[in-house]
Amino acid sequence: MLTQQQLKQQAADAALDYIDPFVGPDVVIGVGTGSTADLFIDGLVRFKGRVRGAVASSERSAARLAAHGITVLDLNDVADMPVYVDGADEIDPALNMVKGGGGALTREKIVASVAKRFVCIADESKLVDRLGAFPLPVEVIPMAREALARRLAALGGQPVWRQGFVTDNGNIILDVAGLTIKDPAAFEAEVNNIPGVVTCGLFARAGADVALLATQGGIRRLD
Ligand code: ABF
Repeated sequence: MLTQQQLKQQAADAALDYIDPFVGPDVVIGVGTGSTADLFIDGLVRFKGRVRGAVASSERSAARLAAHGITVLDLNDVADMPVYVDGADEIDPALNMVKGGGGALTREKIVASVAKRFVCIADESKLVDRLGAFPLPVEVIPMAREALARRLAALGGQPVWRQGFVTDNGNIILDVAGLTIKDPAAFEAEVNNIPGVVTCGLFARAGADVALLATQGGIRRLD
């Protein structure tokens, strides 16, 4: 029986194998945030000096990359990124995701938007039939917190202000439990449009392109 950590390691290793054909001196890799992404970062050492560098989706990931001696690039200096590798809190069979448990959803969505391919790495526990059991993280401009909480409650959610957490962008996060998300892309657009929302943790208007899910029976690839 593989532990969850061993499963995460297998998913990270599968992503490292996946990106190998893309590697080259001008190549920039987009890097996500979270415990599985951390394992991917640790494995990126094998490509050090063989790629131009990486763009990180959080200060946490940037620091980990730098600690390995991997060049961390500013997204403003990158126009072409073949792949973005990141974890998720939930992913459904259509490769829609809920992300943001690690609080990095805004930069994750930005970096992913520049990459040609989003490769999601996760252990099998993240695969769900319907998104929403995991409270949906929403990054919010602080002055809009209570106004937004009321609006999200009106949508059927129970928003909770994530205590003691400020995002890399200086904003706060509301974690919204109890949502029934029938149409993830439509709901993402609806929440995006509420004044004060910086980013909604639904990645459905642009989901993953490939998922490498680690299971007790090996890697399950969803395209
Ligand atoms: C990140 O991966 C976050 O969006 C998400 O919270 C996190 C969860 O993944 P893990 O289980 O690998 O920490 O992208």
